[in-house]
Amino acid sequence: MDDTIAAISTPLGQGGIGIIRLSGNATEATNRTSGAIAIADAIFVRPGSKGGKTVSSLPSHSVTYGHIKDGNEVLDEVLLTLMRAPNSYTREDVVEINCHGGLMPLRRVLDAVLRHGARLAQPGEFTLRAFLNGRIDLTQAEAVCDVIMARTQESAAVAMQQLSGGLSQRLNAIADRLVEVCAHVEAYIDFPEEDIEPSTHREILGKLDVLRDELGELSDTYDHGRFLREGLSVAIAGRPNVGKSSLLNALVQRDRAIVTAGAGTTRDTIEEYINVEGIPVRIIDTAGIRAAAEDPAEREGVHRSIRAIEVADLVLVVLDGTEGVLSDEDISVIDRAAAKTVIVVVNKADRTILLSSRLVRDAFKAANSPTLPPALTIVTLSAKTGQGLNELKQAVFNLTMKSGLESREGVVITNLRHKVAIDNTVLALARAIDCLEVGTPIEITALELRSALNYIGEITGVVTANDILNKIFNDFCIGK
Ligand SMILES: Nc1nc2c(ncn2[C@@H]2O[C@H](COP(=O)(O)OP(=O)(O)OP(=O)(O)O)[C@@H](O)[C@H]2O)c(=O)[nH]1
Ligand SMILES: [Mg+2]
Repeated sequence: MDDTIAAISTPLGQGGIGIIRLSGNATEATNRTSGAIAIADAIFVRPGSKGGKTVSSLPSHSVTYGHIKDGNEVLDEVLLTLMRAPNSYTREDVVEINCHGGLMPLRRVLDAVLRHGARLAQPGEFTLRAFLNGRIDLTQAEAVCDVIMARTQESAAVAMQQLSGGLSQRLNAIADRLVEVCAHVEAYIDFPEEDIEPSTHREILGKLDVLRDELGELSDTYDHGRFLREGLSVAIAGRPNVGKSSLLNALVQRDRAIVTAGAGTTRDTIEEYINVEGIPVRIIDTAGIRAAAEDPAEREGVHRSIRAIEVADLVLVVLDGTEGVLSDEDISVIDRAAAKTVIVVVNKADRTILLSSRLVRDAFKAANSPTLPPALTIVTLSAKTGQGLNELKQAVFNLTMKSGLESREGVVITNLRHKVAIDNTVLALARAIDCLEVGTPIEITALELRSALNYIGEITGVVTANDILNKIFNDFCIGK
């Protein structure tokens, strides 16, 4: 961390402004010439000044007009923002150069910055420094990425809450209470001649029970928190010509996929995002599944459909409601989808519906679906007129958000890493409780409580191995 990192922090493309960000202190190791401020001094010229150390003399949190020069050549006309350590994103000296937002000005200014001693930042490295310098904890660092990636208001709200430290506060409060119990238990190790009094024993057990339950509840919020952060993937499956692409078009409200009266129209899978009550939903239209696919492209399409069904969080099995029977092809789709979370869509309701729900339920029963037929959700709609579409969206929401969005203090787990660590904490607490109940030597209980504390520490980053850090920050974009 004793070098200066630099990157283009805005998306590459054409825009009014593009920002080059530099972060690094002038340390003995950098020889005091390649801190962010010194590098900016070497290339930034204010009008009227003859060069020299303009930036070093600027007050912190100021914006200054000038030019970026490389020798005598003017590379761009810029505004330079200086934020001195420790009051900056990384807690180091940070300089942001607002250039014109085009590829060339940004490249040329970045090149100049690199030639004067900065190093190109790795993905997420600015945020990594903010974490390593103690300005934010690990859950907050992860939330930075989530805020950037959020696709719906609700996803953004959950990410912002995590960024403001909502999750850390909740976990730290739990960790504090756990430390207290831990201290209590460990006191008995130091005085082996004393037995735990029955009332103390009960009190410790009671506190551990409550902690375990609270963490269990927090872990349960992941069921829907995951969908808020990562989105829900929904595959539209069915035999050819039942109206899958029409359904995609109706859901995204535009003519996205080709629809024709002939079977075998869609070949490739087509994906679009829609917002269902705040959940970002990725809808995947697939090729109609049939054994007698005619040409190699369609056969490949069918393979992709089958794969899409396998990896989706939810499958919409589309059937043609104007036919009174299920074909072998329908049955084969039902067989493939039966093990998944499924909504059956009976389509073409603008015409007379002849397909009975009983027939559909029987087919799922025959396919050994784990969803018992009475619980199977069947929505009748028309992709053509849009009638019943809202019911479908409601059904998608109900099926995937069963536990509701409310949770204690509104804290929601959205990240698998956090969920795994919380579950490990719960398991360690359960073992500690077992030990206490059975009367195993108190040292074992103390060990389990220690490991529970470690797991919580992994989440906020108090206890973190290097490889975990690398994995987390590699998912970032460059310049953040
Ligand atoms: N009446 C009526 N016709 C529909 C409806 N939805 C789709 N269709 C018609 O059904 C035919 C097939 O529609 P597509 O959306 O291409 O069907 P698909 O399932 O995507 O077909 P493949 O891509 O070949 O698998 C077209 O002629 C549509 O106009 C509906 O709700 N009502
Ligand atoms: Mg299609």
